[in-house]
Amino acid sequence: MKILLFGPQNAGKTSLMRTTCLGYNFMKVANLKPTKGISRENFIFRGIMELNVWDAGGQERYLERYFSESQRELIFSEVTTAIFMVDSSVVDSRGREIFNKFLEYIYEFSPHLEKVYVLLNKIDLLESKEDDVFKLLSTDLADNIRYKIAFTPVSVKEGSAQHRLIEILDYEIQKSTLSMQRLGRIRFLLDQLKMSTLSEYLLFNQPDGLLISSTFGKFESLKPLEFMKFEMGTLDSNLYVIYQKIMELLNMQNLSPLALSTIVFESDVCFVLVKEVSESAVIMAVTKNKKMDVFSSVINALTGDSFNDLKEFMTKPQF
Ligand SMILES: Nc1nc2c(ncn2[C@@H]2O[C@H](COP(=O)(O)OP(=O)(O)OP(=O)(O)O)[C@@H](O)[C@H]2O)c(=O)[nH]1
Ligand SMILES: [Mg+2]
Repeated sequence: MKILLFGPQNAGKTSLMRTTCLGYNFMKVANLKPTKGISRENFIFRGIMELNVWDAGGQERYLERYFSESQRELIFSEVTTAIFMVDSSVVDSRGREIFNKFLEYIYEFSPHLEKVYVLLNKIDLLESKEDDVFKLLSTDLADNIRYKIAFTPVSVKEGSAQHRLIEILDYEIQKSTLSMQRLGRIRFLLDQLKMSTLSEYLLFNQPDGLLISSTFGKFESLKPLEFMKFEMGTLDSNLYVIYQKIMELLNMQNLSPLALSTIVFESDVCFVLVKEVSESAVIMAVTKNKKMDVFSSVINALTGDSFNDLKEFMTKPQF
């Protein structure tokens, strides 16, 4: 899937991409340099859909190039999702000129596109004039184009821009038969795990941290969990040394290496177990009570055949 992120300089395009696809927080991207030309990066969105993001640096010297006869086809063709982003604290007729050219070429080279998404960014700023920018960009658009353009005021800083992008990409997942098949298969594997363990399972994608699927139902019904992120691998290295010493004491031959596999959390009412499934996925099990047979059934599930099936599915290259 080719995602084209386009718009004038300083709009927040790279910030949006980094925070959404890499799970970075806004502070981490606060000092981004202007993007030089087109930056292309691949991500696996929600663990099931491959994105090829074309982030077009918006400085004037690059814009001229993108619109030039020799480059426009390369940039504007075969686009699956077209996003135009502007800084809504800047009301400048140049913004409209860029938008017009963008629309002209996007519809020339990707005529199949149902929608073009326009993000009016930085509405968190006091000086944001999103209403004026909306007027600037929407006045006198041809009728046959107007209804295909969706304008949304957003803020990368406050998170609404990422929510909007995720919504847009989730819509693409729904339209993609392949993604829906993958999702169905994962859901089936999770349901297998769940069987007779009195627990719920949630599978998360790394590094964006987004939910892939769960035994609760579709991810759309789990809005509050959309930005959930797990960071594994920060356990104290002392643990490894202690483990080695104990193995020596116990005279264990063929010392097998200690891998970070399952982390167990505990509350008054349940256990929460977290385990890495693959480099790109983490599973979480939440037990319905604290009975020991439930706990051991989950441990069995997370070390058994169903888990291995899931691991195999999430590990093999499918794209
Ligand atoms: N206040 C505020 N600042 C933002 C927001 N989004 C991005 N910024 C800031 O705007 C500046 C530009 O962000 P970038 O993501 O580099 O913008 P860009 O569109 O990629 O710029 P070019 O690569 O030059 O086209 C950075 O300093 C960001 O921290 C937002 O929602 N609110
Ligand atoms: Mg940029």
